[in-house]
Amino acid sequence: MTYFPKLGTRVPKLKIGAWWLFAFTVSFALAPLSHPALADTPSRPDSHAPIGVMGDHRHKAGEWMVSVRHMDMSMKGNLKGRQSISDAQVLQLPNQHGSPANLRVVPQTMDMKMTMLGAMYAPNDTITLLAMTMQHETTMRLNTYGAMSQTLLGSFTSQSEGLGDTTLGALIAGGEIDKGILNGQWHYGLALSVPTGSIKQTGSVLSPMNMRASGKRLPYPMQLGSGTYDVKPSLTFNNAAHGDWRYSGQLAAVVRLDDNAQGYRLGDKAHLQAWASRRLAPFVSASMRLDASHQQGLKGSDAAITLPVPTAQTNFSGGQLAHLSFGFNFVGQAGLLHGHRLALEWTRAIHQKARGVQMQHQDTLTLGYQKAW
Ligand SMILES: [Cu+2]
Repeated sequence: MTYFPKLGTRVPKLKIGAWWLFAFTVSFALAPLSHPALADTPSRPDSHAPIGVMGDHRHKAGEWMVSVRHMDMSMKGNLKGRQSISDAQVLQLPNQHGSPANLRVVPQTMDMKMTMLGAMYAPNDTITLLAMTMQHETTMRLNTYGAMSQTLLGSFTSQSEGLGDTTLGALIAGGEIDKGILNGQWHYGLALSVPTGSIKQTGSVLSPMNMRASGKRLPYPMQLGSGTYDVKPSLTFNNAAHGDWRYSGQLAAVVRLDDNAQGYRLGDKAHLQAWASRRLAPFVSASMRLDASHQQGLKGSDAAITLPVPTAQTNFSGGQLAHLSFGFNFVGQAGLLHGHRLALEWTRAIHQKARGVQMQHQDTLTLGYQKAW
């Protein structure tokens, strides 16, 4: 919280936010703020998006919802651009921090577990407020090679765990489209991510001098938050049901407002996704989702992050990522189960283009529970 006064000391860079603002303006011009009725019966499993989508639905006046999500994401091996590269190739690359001259530590696997707690409340039919916070548990296994040779000295594991960033925002009714298969409505999302996650996580490492050193600041991807206040705008289209089918989509962005207290900011991010869902029975729907994102590189640097490892090189950040996901939504129809939602989604990275050398994304499994009243 000590960096609160820094907020606004710099004009936000809206490179990625700019095209979102464009979409926002166009949709406003098409239909000024209205109060379209909420899509359809909330008891339909497909009235919520696949569980990996955030801010997809609004609520009726006076309605509350709580949710718990658990995500488990895995990464394995390294990519340079789109090509997977071996440890030996990583060891050829220069170390930004100068000493040793080349990279000497190579990430092997990374596992990120996130548990997200969310709440939604609609004071009226136009606005739904939302809050979300998360707990992270990230584990990375790395190999260390000798400073002067290509000899494998050994492996070590680094871990960070704790509270992540907290998002507060609102979903605002947009307009309605009444054109055949495009029949549906859209809403705007505007949220602020508050830097409640630590960016000073430390761990012990095996150095290229074959020494175990503790209390080293962990590389950027191991930190629990961005350290910055981030604006998260979104635009979501929810298709009305066409029998058992629906086709919806969302455009979202993350715009960092300032550098964090350690002297850097993560790259801004744009995210586009579309999903189709099919109701299989009154209580269950299946979904397929395609998403693509682009993230800019990290700017600035944390002087305490100096390991000769790709994840500590500031120019090895950002890039493009696309996923294909399959999921199920369940919602209880009667009795004790009535209104209780359970959802799961399996996500596979299908395209990744890294700036520099980064770990290769694999699968993510997301499980969620939601209850509104
Ligand atoms: Cu909700």
